[in-house]
Amino acid sequence: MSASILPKTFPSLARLASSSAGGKHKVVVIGGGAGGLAAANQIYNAFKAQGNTLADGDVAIVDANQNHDYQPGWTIVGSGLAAKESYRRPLASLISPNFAHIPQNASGFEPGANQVVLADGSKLNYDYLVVAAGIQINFDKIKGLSGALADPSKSKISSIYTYETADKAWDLVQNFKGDGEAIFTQPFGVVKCAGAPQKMAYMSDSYWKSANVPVHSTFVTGMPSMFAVPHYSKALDAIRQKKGIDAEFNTNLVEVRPDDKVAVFEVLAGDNKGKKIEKEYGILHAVPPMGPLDWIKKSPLADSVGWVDVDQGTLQHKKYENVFSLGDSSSLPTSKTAAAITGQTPVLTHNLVTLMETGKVGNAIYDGYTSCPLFTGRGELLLAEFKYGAQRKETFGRFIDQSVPNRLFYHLTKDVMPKAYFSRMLKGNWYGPRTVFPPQFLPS
Ligand code: UQ1
Repeated sequence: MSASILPKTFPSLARLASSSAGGKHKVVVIGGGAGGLAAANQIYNAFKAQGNTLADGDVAIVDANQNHDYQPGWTIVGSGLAAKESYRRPLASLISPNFAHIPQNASGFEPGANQVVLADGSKLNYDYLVVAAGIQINFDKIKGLSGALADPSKSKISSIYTYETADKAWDLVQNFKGDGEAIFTQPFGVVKCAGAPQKMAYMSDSYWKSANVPVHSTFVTGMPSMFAVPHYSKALDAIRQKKGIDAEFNTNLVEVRPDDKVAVFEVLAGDNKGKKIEKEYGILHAVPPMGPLDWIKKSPLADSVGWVDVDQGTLQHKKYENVFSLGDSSSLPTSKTAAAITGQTPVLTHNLVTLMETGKVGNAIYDGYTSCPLFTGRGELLLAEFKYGAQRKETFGRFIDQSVPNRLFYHLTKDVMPKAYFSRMLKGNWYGPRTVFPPQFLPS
């Protein structure tokens, strides 16, 4: 059933009719997060700009979440600088009345039949599919963590990686008196916003110093260095040392025992590889390992790891030409951030819309652009911007050294980005650095 037969003057009726599953849509978008909403709007706007408007309900967004969160804001929440509610909107309020909203989660793909399986077992038909389903947080891979996060005042463990716990992280930091070590962890492997684990160490340290609370902090990471791009890694390591924060590398959190305030780590490399180390903590910021969603991993769209297997330039699926993916659920070998989505969305849109109109995929190529704005303390931020191959691609690099934290970047990230995200990016009108500077002023 297509909603396009309904009169355009009744978008809410169209929404209602197309909300039932079992329908068919020209473009089905899996996920109402940053990638899904930005892509749906850019696709719709691209047709409109050509005077070839898509009908109401031609684009459908599949997502059961009641709410949409500005997740880059969770470090700001965990640093006590914003209320988590300020970064939350009802998802329905962000979905254009021109789109159908299927308030269910997808549970499988049948790309040979151009169908998505929904949680209730019904199927949705599509001509073109955009997968922006996000990432799975594997709390259970750290023994004891779920229970500890549910009772932070007792366990002294929190994490900015969920809406429920982000503000608890700040409560713990604010109430900590320095009785015991402050431990901040980062797991081995891919996480969304790979800078956030150390941002929490810097922001907490900055607060304790300003409040004259004597705290010693250690950053314990499963990764071999502070950051994936050597240039920024070197700068961050120097910043960390200057603050007196210790670090341990290749050391992965595997268990927490909140009754004894003990965290158990496994050494991943070197002479002690495989060895378990126990550390007592006074306060612990935990970042669980992450990976592809289980249901996507099992689907025909997945690569060998479980990410949606797309071409890293065109964002088109490697086997199914009418399938595209962006954001955290995609196989794109770049850092998973909202800034990355600003680079991916226009490429996906151009290539998909060209395919829809001409039968041939467009020739836009994503260069892997992503950004990680690293809060290094109150009033200071290091703006890492890079592309595939861990190559720098800096917006301001010709004027200033972006590996030196500054106050302008701090305010850009804390005050400007959340507004740009809700007022422009989710509506399809934000192109990252290209919104602010015309292309001739940007490095290629
Ligand atoms: C960006 O576009 C963006 O999207 C709203 C962010 O949100 C989290 C960012 O942090 C960054 C850095 C960008 C990139 C844009 C500029 C102007 C550097």
